[in-house]
Amino acid sequence: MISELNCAGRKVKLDQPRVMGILNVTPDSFSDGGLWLDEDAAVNHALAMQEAGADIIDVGGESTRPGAQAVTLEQELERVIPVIQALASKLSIPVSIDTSKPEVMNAAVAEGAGMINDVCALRQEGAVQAAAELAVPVCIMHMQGVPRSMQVNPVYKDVGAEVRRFLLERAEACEQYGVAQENIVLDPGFGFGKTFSQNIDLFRDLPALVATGYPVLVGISRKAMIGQITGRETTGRMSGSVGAAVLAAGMGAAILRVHDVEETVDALKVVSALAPD
Ligand code: YH5
Repeated sequence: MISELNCAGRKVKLDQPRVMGILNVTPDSFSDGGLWLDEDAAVNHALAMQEAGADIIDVGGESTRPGAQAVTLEQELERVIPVIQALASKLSIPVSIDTSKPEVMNAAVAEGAGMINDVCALRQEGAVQAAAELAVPVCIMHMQGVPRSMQVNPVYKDVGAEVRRFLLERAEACEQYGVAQENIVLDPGFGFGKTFSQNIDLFRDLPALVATGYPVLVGISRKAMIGQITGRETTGRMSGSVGAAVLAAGMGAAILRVHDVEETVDALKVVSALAPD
């Protein structure tokens, strides 16, 4: 069991569930597209999330929503690097870079990012070597297929077991390339090549993923499954998302990746204070 992440000197203790605030710097992101594209607005939103109790800020410049087109390396660098640079000096909490490209990982960590969040689980050419060299914590996520087509017809026999096997195999490969075991975080990848019922099965199987001993990150905030359960569009999914985050924390998730930091932090505090031990 890992008790702490060392994000380039900024420590995140894992003695209680931690909150990762989402900062999209993509012009086409489904949930809050373009809202924070302006650099000042992005920095102010990150500062507000820190103030609201976020433990990590996750900066992403590559939209990975279903159907999204890939962005070029140049576009991604142009979007995220100025924001990372500004955030590294203005925040006290670590900044995570949401990318699959080794060049972006290198540039982001050089500018002060302290964690890598890779929805491709370091499978791109050169990514695992970059992560090993950079020696910061890395979240490796499960995805079946690729963003453009992953929701077309995802198939599993046992989604929980298959996702867990994939993540443990990737963790092993990362360790063989020199990524420290204590720097590995696992993520089942809700919505990434999963139907509604597969997402539900995967969520219910979280305890088995937690039992691997690796910290588990859960990203479910405002996603389609919350919409399918509540019947709400993205902007109305806050309460449902908070409910899911609190339940995931109760099932042992170490980090919750969320849009609504203040509401999630308050809900986690209340549950922690009132829950019987
Ligand atoms: C994740 O789960 N997800 S980007 C569609 C939405 C709302 C939100 C329809 N990056 C994850 O957040 N990284 C993303 O409304 C992630 N885990 C990790 N580690 C997709 C997203 C979203 C998509």
